[in-house]
Amino acid sequence: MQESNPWQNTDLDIYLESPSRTKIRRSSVPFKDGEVSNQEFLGIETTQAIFHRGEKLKIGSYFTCTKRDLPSEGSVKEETFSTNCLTKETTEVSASGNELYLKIPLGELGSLSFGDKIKLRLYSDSFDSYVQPSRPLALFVPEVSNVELFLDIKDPIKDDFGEGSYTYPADGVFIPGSYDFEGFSAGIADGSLVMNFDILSAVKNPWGSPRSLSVQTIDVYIDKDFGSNTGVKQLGNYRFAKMPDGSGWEYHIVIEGWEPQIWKSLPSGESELVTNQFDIVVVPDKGVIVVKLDIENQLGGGNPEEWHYGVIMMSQDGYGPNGSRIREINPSAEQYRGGGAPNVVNHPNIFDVIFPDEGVQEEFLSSYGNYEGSVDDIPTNLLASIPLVSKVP
Ligand SMILES: [Ca+2]
Ligand SMILES: [Ca+2]
Ligand SMILES: [Ca+2]
Ligand SMILES: [Ca+2]
Repeated sequence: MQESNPWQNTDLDIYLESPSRTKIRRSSVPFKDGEVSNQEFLGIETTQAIFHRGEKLKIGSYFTCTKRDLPSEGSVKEETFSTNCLTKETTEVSASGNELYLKIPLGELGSLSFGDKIKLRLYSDSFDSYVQPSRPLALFVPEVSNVELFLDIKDPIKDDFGEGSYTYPADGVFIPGSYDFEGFSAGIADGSLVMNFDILSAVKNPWGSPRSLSVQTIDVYIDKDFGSNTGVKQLGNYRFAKMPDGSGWEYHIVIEGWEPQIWKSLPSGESELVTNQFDIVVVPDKGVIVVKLDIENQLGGGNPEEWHYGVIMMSQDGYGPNGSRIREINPSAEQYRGGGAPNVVNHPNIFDVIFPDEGVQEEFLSSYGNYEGSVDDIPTNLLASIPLVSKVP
């Protein structure tokens, strides 16, 4: 479509499915070019339609109709459709160049909360088919409450080489910037800690995880009482690094597409799984991952503004060594192995660590000692440590 105002001549049907609305099994495209259409509306469950009444799209107001009684077979007649709307509100349509804007009343989508998925399907006569015909598109409901940030840190870009020499696995799914943090922020909203991880590349989901991220694993280590040496010293499985002097973690959060986890330290020095249910939302194009944790129920209470945070990036690998679910980094990169590591077993398999000043990450991550024993019992004192970030120094 190279016309100057392509949307003005477009016949467009939009279907939205919101999780709080009653589901309908199947519907059909009600109209095409003003005629009742028998095109099937395959697979998607819908309770919403923005309806163009068979006219070419114009800038202005259209009604949004909430339907819960669409038939499971056949087409829908416009008269039936409009008179049986359970609710009927106005949707504003506007266009600028080849971009189309729709302003849909939130009330039409039922009650929504952070992380809910709204499925979307578009039919247009300019394509004479569905856009993305094989599956619905999806929108995620962003954090809409007011998050009060207490920490907002920029990380240097192009430091996604860990201790200074790591390179990405060779396969094309590991797009440049995938393991490069641009920044990290943390804030509080309605009793939750909201953490925002900004990554240099877009966050794609090439392996189709249920949480819209595939290649990254991000760990957060929370030290609630920095300086008093309580909690667990070593980082998670196969990370081969430790908390810095005076620090041990009370909570360890693993953010990945399939098996997210929250661990807490026990007085015995061991740790215990708290849950693997928490909110992860990905804004793919911006390369942003947002995680929301209940301070009282998932993090044991306290004031997040007083905590210290270690934030690190690994390459996710469901088949990672020793059940670690992270990808090894070896001296030479392969299709699915990172490269550029020194030929020792106790180097960290960490691509990036959040820390604002250049050079600090490399200094920390290369601070491991000489070790030639087994990978299974590397002494803590021969591990590199990671820098932490906090509101209070
Ligand atoms: Ca970075
Ligand atoms: Ca501690
Ligand atoms: Ca980004
Ligand atoms: Ca960094």
